[in-house]
Amino acid sequence: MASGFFQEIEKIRYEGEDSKNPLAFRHYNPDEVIMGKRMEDHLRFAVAWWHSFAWEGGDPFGGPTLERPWHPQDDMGRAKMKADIAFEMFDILGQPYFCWHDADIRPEQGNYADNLRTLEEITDYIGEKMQVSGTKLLWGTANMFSHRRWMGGASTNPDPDVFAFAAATVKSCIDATHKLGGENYVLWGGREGYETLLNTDMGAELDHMGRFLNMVVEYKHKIGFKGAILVEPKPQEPSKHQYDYDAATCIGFLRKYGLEDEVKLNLEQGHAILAGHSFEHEIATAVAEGMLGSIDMNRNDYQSGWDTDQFPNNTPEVALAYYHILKAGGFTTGGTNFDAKIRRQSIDAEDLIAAHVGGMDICARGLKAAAAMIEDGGLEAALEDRYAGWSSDTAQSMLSSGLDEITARVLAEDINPQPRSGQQEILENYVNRFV
Ligand code: XLS
Ligand code: NI
Ligand code: NI
Repeated sequence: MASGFFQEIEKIRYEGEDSKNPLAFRHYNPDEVIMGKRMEDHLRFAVAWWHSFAWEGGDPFGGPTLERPWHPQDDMGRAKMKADIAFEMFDILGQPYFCWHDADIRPEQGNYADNLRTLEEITDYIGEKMQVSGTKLLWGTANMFSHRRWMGGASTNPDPDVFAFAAATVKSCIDATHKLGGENYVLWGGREGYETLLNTDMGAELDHMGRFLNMVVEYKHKIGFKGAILVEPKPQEPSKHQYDYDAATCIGFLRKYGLEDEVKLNLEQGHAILAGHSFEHEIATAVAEGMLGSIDMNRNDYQSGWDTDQFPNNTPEVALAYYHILKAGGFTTGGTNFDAKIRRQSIDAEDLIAAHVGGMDICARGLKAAAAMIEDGGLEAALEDRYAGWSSDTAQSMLSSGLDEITARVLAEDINPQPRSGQQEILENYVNRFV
């Protein structure tokens, strides 16, 4: 029986672009086939348990604003009520996936043995609900940043007992993810970094983090977990400096510790912005290295300079992100996780539903625009044309010669390159036809 939390909100339907119903999809039509695949199978949407159900609406200047019947989240009864409501929402939205941190789904009770027991109990409960609803787990992860024990880092903590607690915590979360058939396991190291170099041995911390991640991979193989291990880059916040700064930094780290074939990236729109990049830059960087795993979809406020985790509502940005994802062949184990929260004044259950409806619709619209650009082929043709010179034998053989041979040819042939337009405005105008 429904809890009544969502009152009379009914299952959200696709009504098409002309619909004026605020709680209907105008673009997200799960069964519509785009480039040979159902929209739902392209986008693989997931709800983030932490923002939608655990967050209480606090900010640095004020306490909770969201009064939910399952707050405070300090006992198992309320943890189960929270799970009940979560599955009601997945059903209303038709969301195929969800994601969690251990601390979002179980009460925080203190020592490791208690955390383990409550995690096992709640994931058994969630597992039963998954059987009934068909909603699946995109990824699980450990929250190793909220509790005070993690204030100096998890695997990078100067105290080896914290490293041990982190290892045991991640083991329990991979076990739970595996039990629930999760398709990925994520590590985001919010406090794997530093506040000041004055008290930080960066080399030692990076070595510990590298070994820790190798242990995660070894354990995954040991238990036969088939999902992908993903790390999530972010430059700072809560740390002043986070070691997993951006995609390129993570890729360098993974190569250094021999993990480039084992670990991929979970890229978040807002984190890309914080790192001074665009989202498509981060995606293209991962794609170029074969390391695109999954995405956390949200949007940052461009003025505030912190991770505001708003629901996406900018079609051109989203379209270019999916353009690079589609060009790379689309998601395999990954998906589109709404790592996004409503604003603290959006206190109604309806706000929570509307936020997801809008986010799903923007992503669907972006996906359709991206697919249309790929099918039209204009960007690809312009790119091929721009690099066409490199298809000649002379150009290719240059790459296996050396500076002196090239110089001899420049002199012999009197090579004197003529600049060509990069056509940026023409290409931007082209994109605007689709978004
Ligand atoms: C925080 C991160 C976090 C991860 C999961 O900024 O985005 O939510 O996705 O730990
Ligand atoms: Ni984030
Ligand atoms: Ni995230």
